[in-house]
Amino acid sequence: MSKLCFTPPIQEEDLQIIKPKKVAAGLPAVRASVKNALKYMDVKTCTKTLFSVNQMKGFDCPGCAWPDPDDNRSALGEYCENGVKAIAEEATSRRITPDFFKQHSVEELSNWSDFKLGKSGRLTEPMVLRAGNSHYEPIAWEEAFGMIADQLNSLDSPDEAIFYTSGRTSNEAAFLYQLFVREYGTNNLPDCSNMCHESSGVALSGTVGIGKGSVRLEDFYVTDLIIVMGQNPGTNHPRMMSALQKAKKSGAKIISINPLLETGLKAFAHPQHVSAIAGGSTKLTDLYLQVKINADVALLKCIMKLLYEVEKQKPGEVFDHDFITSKTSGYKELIKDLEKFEVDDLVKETGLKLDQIKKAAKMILGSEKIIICWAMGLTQHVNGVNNIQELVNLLLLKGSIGKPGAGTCPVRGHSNVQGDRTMGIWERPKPAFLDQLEETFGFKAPRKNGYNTVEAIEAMHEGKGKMFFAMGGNFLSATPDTLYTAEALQKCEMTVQVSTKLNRSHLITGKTALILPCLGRTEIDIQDGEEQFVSVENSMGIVHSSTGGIEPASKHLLSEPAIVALLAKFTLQDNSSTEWIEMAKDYDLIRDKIEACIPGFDDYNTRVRQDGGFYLPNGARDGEFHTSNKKAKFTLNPVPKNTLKKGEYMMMTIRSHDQFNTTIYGLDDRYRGIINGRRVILMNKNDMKKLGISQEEEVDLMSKYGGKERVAPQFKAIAYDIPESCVATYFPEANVLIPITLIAKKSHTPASKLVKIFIKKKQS
Ligand SMILES: Nc1nc2c(c(=O)[nH]1)N[C@H]1C(S)=C(S)[C@@H](COP(=O)(O)OP(=O)(O)OC[C@H]3O[C@@H](n4cnc5c(=O)[nH]c(N)nc54)[C@H](O)[C@@H]3O)O[C@H]1N2
Ligand SMILES: Nc1nc2c(c(=O)[nH]1)N[C@H]1C(S)=C(S)[C@@H](COP(=O)(O)OP(=O)(O)OC[C@H]3O[C@@H](n4cnc5c(=O)[nH]c(N)nc54)[C@H](O)[C@@H]3O)O[C@H]1N2
Ligand SMILES: [Mo]
Repeated sequence: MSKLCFTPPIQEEDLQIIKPKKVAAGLPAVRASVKNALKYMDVKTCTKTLFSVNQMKGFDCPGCAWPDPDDNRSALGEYCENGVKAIAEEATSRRITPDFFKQHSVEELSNWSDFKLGKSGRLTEPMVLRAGNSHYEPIAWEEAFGMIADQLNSLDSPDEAIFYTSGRTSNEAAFLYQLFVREYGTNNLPDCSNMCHESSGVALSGTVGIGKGSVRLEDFYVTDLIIVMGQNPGTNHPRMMSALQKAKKSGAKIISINPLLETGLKAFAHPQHVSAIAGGSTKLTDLYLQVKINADVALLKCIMKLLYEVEKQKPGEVFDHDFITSKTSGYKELIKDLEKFEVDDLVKETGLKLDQIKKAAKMILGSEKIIICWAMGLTQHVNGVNNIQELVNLLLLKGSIGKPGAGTCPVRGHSNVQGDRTMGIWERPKPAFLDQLEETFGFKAPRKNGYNTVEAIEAMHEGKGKMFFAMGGNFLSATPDTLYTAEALQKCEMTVQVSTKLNRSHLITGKTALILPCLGRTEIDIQDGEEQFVSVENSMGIVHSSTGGIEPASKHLLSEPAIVALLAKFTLQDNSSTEWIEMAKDYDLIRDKIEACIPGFDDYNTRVRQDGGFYLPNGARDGEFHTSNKKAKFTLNPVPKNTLKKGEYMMMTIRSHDQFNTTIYGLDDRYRGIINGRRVILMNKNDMKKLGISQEEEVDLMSKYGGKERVAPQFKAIAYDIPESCVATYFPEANVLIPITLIAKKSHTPASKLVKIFIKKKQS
């Protein structure tokens, strides 16, 4: 039996629990970030990177997809504590050399924590793990590409190959990559978005005609009301906090909807403002609704019902009838459907008090311009698409979309996840896009839809997917059902990872495995003697340039576009008339082709060079809804029934303050007061009492789906302010518990926030 460790190994943790913080950021954040940066970067690199992050001529922070102000950027750099951690992680001075792999076997490394793997430094040379071997060994780039090409060309069908993308890949690399994959002959392009905002994309395309958000940053400064649902910006989008602060100062109100009382939603002290140094902070949330997990549809419906009751008494004073009549369809059906629900039943589902919901309804009633922001707390549910459709219903009733200060704001995760989709990284490409590719590049594009992330895992498990290629990311640890996914990957003939840092996906592999190390965002990219820049699209649809400024971590690194071009050249050989090598030498040529294939990129090379970049067209923003009937659509969304059996709890898997997805920067969750520990489960104190579990007592977690028991042992229980019957754990530690079959309807997003588990006390 193999002793490979598929999941984060269980290790002694010197856990400490303190009171959750009352204010996010401020001085401690500045201190924490600089301390962190200096630990892993030298002072010169540190200053250089921090001063150029998110500047007009600098590089795009790899931390998140929150937009930068169009003007007025801080001279100190537009960054946040967690952005600094992301940069330090990439610009670290530590290196993984071939010697490292000689010293440590794959099996040994798999028993290291994710934290230790990440802190080993940057990958520096291409490496191969040959079939049956215990150690990676160096390999020349040409030989690596030759091996991959041979493998790809030996498959019975191109559909036996799977090409994953994580969301850091630039527009240029993503466009080349999807082009290569399609010229090779498949649409098997699953991406991290499948696990992330797919539910938002599906819901928004169907209802308002564009799978992206409609608001701009400026809308935050003129809005009446911001609702933040299922999102923890203090940790995951800290730069959003300055926007919320500015919105508050301009008179906006904020409602937060979240099972946890997240510090970042309570109050904020701007880490780059002098007032914060003096201890000043801004209270953010005016009304905090601590709903039960997945009670958002019930809550929104309850709010709409309360609004409708007032509307009936004062017709035309609550809903925006001009908007509803001229711009929407399905209003009558929505009202008829609302009549079917009783307020009391809905209130019960939410776990809130009617009074609290009335307060929310009143604030919404008095607001003409509303923005709703959301993230994984809404998308990663079986009814994730319904969650978002329901919030769109509320916005449509209020006419709160397509005008200044109002609209949808799905807050994206990875810094270019939105751009990758725009570039065609999608397993279900639109025919018009494929037509355009065919016309521009003269090849026959595959028309059959490819696998999404979950389908890709299933295909590998069934032996239908034999070759797995990842453009970034950490597929094993980011996906659900870790043991099942590990088996799936191990069944592959070959797994290849284009990466900057070592992670578990390099260790749990197919028969042969390759690591192709690449340049990161922060690094200078020189091709054919000329310095190149790349471009990215942020959460609000602004495309802008990103230019690295520091020396590459190793002279052996290739850029992602160069890797794709060489891969294409080796694999397709004379069967492609695309000028791969020329394009990889001059990214302007790639951008010309993007312009030729994708709407909205006119004069790409000129406009991307303008300070701040340019906005992509967005119908919903302009009040034009490109749906099947040219109207924004109301939808009918059932209230989910989340019945728990005796002893069952509803688990959400969330991020700590010290992680970026599967990258573990540190072991603290500072705002939540959890220090030096990740194997924890946050529980309501009454539930702990019921189960006879004391603070920090060790418990085993178990889920039971489809007759199969999945176990995650040795988690410490922590009493926390969370509704009864709801619990929270961190991902990726708890991913073993999430069955591969637990996915959102229509979007197929793993329902990582809706996992029923049992909590077992240790036998004493
Ligand atoms: N520092 C840092 N930044 C990041 C990331 C990171 O890991 N670290 N990840 C990036 C990525 S890829 C993404 S997608 C984003 C993720 O950003 P978030 O979505 O903010 O991340 P999560 O930790 O998953 O937080 C989900 C929030 O939803 C709440 N929630 C869970 N279930 C429900 C529910 O049923 N209803 C409601 N109303 N709330 C619920 C949780 O309590 C939590 O506050 O952040 C991006 N930015
Ligand atoms: N249970 C549970 N599971 C989840 C989630 C959850 O909330 N709960 N969230 C889901 C979400 S929202 C997402 S987005 C996914 C994330 O899934 P992924 O995107 O697959 O995972 P990351 O952890 O972001 O990937 C980190 C790795 O990316 C590589 N990398 C970093 N920068 C670069 C670069 O510039 N180029 C290249 N080529 N590689 C780079 C490094 O090697 C690093 O180890 O996880 C999902 N999984
Ligand atoms: Mo994400």
